Amino acid sequence: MRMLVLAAAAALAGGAHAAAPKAVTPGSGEVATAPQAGAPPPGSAAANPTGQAAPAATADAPAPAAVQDPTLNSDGSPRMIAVPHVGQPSDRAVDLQAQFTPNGQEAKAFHNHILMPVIVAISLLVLFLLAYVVIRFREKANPVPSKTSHNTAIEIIWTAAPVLILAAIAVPSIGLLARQFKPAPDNAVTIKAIGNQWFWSYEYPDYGGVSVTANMLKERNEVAAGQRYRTDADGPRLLAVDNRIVLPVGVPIRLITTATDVIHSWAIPAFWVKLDAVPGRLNETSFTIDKPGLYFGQCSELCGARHAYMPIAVEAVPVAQFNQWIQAKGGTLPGAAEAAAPSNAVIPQPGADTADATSAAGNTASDAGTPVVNATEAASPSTQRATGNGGGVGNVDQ
Ligand SMILES: [Cu+2]
Repeated sequence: MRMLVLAAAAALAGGAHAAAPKAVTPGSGEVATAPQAGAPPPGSAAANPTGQAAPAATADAPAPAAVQDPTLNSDGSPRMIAVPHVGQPSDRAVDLQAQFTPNGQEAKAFHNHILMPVIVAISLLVLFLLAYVVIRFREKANPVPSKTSHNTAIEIIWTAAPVLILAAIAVPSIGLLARQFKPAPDNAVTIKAIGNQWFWSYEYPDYGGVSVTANMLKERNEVAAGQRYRTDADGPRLLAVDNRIVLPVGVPIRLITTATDVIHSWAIPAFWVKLDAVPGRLNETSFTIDKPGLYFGQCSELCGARHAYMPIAVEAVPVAQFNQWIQAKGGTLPGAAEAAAPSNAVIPQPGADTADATSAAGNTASDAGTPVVNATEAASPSTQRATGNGGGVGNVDQ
């Protein structure tokens, strides 16, 4: 039974967002990297102070970054556009999201082709047995009940059959579980995700301390004039963020999570990744993204009043583009030789506790000038807001 529960929990973990609302206009991007199909997002040029702010955000970097951010258009709008049904929930969908990591594909197949048939077969068998007993042995049809209390053959069958079913399920289940938490190889790209009430900040410890702070983008009617708001190019409502994190495709990613205040959880359904972010602890998992694209997730551990408003957006790009993005952010590549082929590089892992100290400063440093909801809220006590939900904070009644 325990195995079944474990396996079912693992299988269900990726589907938590299937019912989340989504607001993608049809045709907003048939091609993931379509450069600004249609009209440019309103306000992106005039009201997007972050667009060209990447060099300024890393003012403490050795030299101003001369590399253009490969993920942005010249007007600062995102180059990669959200594609319906990829890396995000779909309207009325029942199945798990399409998977873009090897573990995810294995888990989805396990869920759809092993667990579901077994569950359906057992449910139908039990339903049939119940119906048979109810009809065949009702008082009218069977006025004198049997006094039989033991039947060795049937007792062996109803003990052995469930054991065999659970054992058969356990074999792929335990293997999958182990693969999800297999330590990343030495050539993995490390990203540290830090949960904050209520936004995510990220660090790339092997790339010169590049850090990114991601706040949810509000809707147009929720921001003051001149401030940046969500467009369909950014992604679906409640899932789009101002600063996406960028990860390379085809390279193992070592994800480390922690938190500054309460327990959060970093989750991307399309990656089959959900990892709690616990204050004072480092959790680790690894995954490899198969395809370039834009993948969305949400905090998945109830963490306070704005728990629903700290989305995650990952932009998966080819390695060369990832390296260019790192340089545009003022970061450094682990080595010149490794820049050409980082998948062969051995990346040393720095001490984890030093990275913690920089997380608090990350928000102000990289987001100067943007309408950050949490910049001030993060420092204030949250108990008052749990009911009031903060003045001027959008989406309070959603
Ligand atoms: Cu959270």
